Amino acid sequence: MSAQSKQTLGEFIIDRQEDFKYSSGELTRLFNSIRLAAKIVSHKVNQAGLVDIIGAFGQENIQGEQQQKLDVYANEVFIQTLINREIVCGIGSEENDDFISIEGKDGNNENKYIVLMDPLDGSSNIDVNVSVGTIFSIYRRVTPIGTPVTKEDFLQKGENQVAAGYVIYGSSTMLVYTTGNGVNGFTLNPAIGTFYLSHPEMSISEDGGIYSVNEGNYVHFPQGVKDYIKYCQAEEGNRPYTSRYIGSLVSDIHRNILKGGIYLYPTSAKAPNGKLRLLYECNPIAFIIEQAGGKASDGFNRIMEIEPTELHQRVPFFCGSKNMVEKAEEFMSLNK
Ligand code: P6P
Repeated sequence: MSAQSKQTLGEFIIDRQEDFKYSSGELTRLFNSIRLAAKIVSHKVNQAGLVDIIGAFGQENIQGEQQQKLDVYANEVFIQTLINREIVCGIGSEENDDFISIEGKDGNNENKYIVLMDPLDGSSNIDVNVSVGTIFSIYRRVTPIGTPVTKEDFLQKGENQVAAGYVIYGSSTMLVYTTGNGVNGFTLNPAIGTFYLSHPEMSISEDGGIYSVNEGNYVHFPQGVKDYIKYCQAEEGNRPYTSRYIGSLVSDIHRNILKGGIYLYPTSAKAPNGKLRLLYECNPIAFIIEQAGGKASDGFNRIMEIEPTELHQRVPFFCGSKNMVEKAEEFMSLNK
């Protein structure tokens, strides 16, 4: 089937308006903005080796991480695209210390959605030409419409998400999202700048044969994680599993959805609460994984039920094929 005969992202959103109910077109316009920003960032990422835009920007973000120029660029593109279209009332970004409250032209903003995002996850891979990604999460505000947003609007449980998605800038650029009615993947045809439905109704198998973890931190892992890794490596049944770890969350998650597998970022000496951020990485990925039939926890509790306490809060992350996550949780509970 040629690309042109596949549905475009725009046509899909129009056909699936029931997934965007109660949004009076706001959520559709919000998705159109994310689609536009993704195309702009994709173009720049694909040029990274050619123009002077890679390498450290020379500044550090709130995480104390060297900001790669593309980090800063992607953050600005998504934020400006959303602000210019006046379709959200607030934005939280992993790259920004605090959230952004967006006042309307006449000082009040009648929009009801907020966006939380990691504009370019895995950016340390940019200079070595490894896939990177954008992760986004959409909520309805919980404070009165027309007033400035507050931290309460951002510190919502993941189960309140209206939609979530990721863009993977890899061998091809894909946008994968859910509004709570399954997961669908769209591949960009860069020649004409159109996303086509390439992966309808994505689902992750209950069992898989891939485990993704940075084993370099093994000595610092909790005993339950060490025991689970040894389980993955044991000669029994369909084990040993294959170890695959790209070091780019979106890439590891995308592969594991398509092939079956588990991704782990546990606590370690370097990351006593884990490394990944609850709001900008774990909740959106958890929403997608659950909608695809998988599971996402912190080793003990469902990620999307964690009550956030701060914008840049980190949590341990166990995510992927349901039975694999449950086996890892078993080892964690044996060593509680
Ligand atoms: P480590 C990238 O910095 C990231 O946030 C995820 O994309 C990735 O899975 C993880 O951190 C890699 O971390 O400590 O294994 O290099």
